[in-house]
Amino acid sequence: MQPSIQWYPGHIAKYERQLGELLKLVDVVVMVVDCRIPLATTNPRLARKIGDKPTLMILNKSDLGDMIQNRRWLKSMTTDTQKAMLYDAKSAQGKAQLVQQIQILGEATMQKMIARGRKRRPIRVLVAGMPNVGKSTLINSIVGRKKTKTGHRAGVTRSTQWVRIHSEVELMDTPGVIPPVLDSPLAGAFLATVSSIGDAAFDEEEIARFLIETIEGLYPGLLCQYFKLTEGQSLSLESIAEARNYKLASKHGPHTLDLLRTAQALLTDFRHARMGRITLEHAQNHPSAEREQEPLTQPEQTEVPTAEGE
Ligand SMILES: Nc1nc2c(ncn2[C@@H]2O[C@H](COP(=O)(O)OP(=O)(O)OP(=O)(O)O)[C@@H](O)[C@H]2O)c(=O)[nH]1
Ligand SMILES: [Mg+2]
Repeated sequence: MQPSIQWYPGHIAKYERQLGELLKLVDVVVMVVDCRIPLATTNPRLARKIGDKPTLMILNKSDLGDMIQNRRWLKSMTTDTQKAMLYDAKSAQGKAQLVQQIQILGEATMQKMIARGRKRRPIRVLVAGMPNVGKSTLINSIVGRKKTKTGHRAGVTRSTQWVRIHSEVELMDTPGVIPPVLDSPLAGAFLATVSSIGDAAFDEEEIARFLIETIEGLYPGLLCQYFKLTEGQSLSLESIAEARNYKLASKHGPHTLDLLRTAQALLTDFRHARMGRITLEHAQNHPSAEREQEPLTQPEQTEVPTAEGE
């Protein structure tokens, strides 16, 4: 099941029109993706506009992603021409390394400027990515203060904002950008699972059913165990509603299952990784993941991974 979804608010269109000019002002782009769906949160339109500007890929929310998959995605996204890093903007672990990488990427431009007789200025960085991937949180994590507005829904940042890290680096927070037309219904469904598109753009029951199907395919048995389904119950939104006893009150006749409440509970639990670290796009399913380059950073994670069959 692949629900069809479109969502393209006005503030995104406005920002996209400014993007060409903004890119002329910056030396480096920090491209943030959600490590649980790194392909669905990569916006090819944005990547095309950024062109060959030095770019650091950030696989953010690494605290929520399956650790084996985190490592695979890091490896596949690190190439001779592209640096990549896993990051957890909530804990800010690794922020010194992040700033260091930005400085390394920006230094070539600085040196060219100095060679042309111009005074050194702070490296200017545009923080880009899809909605809700954690761009503003990443900036706050580096500054150590809540300088930018953040929130769990898509579309919190509606205009650009400069934030100075220190005398050498300035970051620009930007609105999340989603393509006006998504490549496939599957991409839209993935974005909905992590709230990268507005709630009003999708049907929560439909997305919850998609999520059940996807998680069961990648982590068989995990949901049955989490929701404590009995052996006789086959996994579905209905059986989860029954297990949770989510029912609509009815004065007359039998109670009916509250499927909306069940869908919302399932989505919330997934978004907070309460059922374990789950990655919905698995690197092994993508040819890009087979590359063998050495990663820029080794993930500093020690917990036991949750993926089946690894
Ligand atoms: N667990 C976890 N949550 C994160 C991380 N980074 C961001 N978040 C949460 O993700 C949500 C979105 O974060 P924002 O920083 O507002 O995302 P954004 O990319 O700026 O979103 P827009 O401004 O809407 O484009 C917030 O609830 C953050 O607390 C992370 O690394 N780990
Ligand atoms: Mg933001």
